[in-house]
Amino acid sequence: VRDNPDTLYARTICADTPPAEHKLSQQCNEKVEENIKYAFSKIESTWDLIHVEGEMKVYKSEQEIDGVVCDPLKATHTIRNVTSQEMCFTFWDVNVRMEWDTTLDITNTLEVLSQDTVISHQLMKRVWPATQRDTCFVSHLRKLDLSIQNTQDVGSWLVINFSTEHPKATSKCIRAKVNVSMLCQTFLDPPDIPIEKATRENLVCKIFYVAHANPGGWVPGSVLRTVYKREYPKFLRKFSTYVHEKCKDKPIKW
Ligand code: 6CM
Repeated sequence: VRDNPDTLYARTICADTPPAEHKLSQQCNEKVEENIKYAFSKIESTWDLIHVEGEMKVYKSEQEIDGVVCDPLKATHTIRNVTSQEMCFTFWDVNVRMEWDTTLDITNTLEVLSQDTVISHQLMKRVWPATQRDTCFVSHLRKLDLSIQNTQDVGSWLVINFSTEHPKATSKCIRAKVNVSMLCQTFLDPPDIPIEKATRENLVCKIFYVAHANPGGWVPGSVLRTVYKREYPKFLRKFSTYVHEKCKDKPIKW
């Protein structure tokens, strides 16, 4: 069973409590499966390593669709003293998004579909010489059960942000399409410490971040690639520090 990737991925999507049902549940389930595959797929020769900073590695795979640069982006990172739930919940929580996402002018919550799923409409900061972009996407938080993979993690969570349409998502911007995920796993160091005895010093959080973004219209490819090379590492750095600082004096959320 473990050698069959499809079986493996399919069995990872269900945790102890099933996610709430709503009108986009089916689509969320599909995107969860798709993004788990992206997170765990091996970095092969089609990926270029574009940034290394400590444990952080950022890769891109050059891709154009109808002449528009749509490079998939994949990053892995490992940080200490926080859990996968703390990382993913913070990434999903619209109430704090403006505190760490420096690429945004505005984020608006258009609809709350359930306790783990919202629809966001966001205006990105304009990047010269391109027209300003907006995005409208479903943001869904999910606890995973990766035990079938036989890893030593003590908890894994996922956030997916995938484009959707919504009647209230109006603006004069060009609409970018996104399919972004953050998958995090908590490990203990040392691995055999009983979980009840673990303190923040024993937490190691492994992060897989994957972004598929279509700018929704032509932008100069070289500018876009320069922006991505600068902004994705900046985001990972800023976001990790933000969660680290926010959690440091709080009880551990497993
Ligand atoms: O993942 C990030 N933020 C999330 C919460 O806000 C959300 C955002 C996704 C947007 C991903 C980037 C879309 C890029 C669209 C094209 C822009 C064209 C600009 C023209 C430049 C010449 O998932 C952090 C996102 C960090 C992005 C660097």
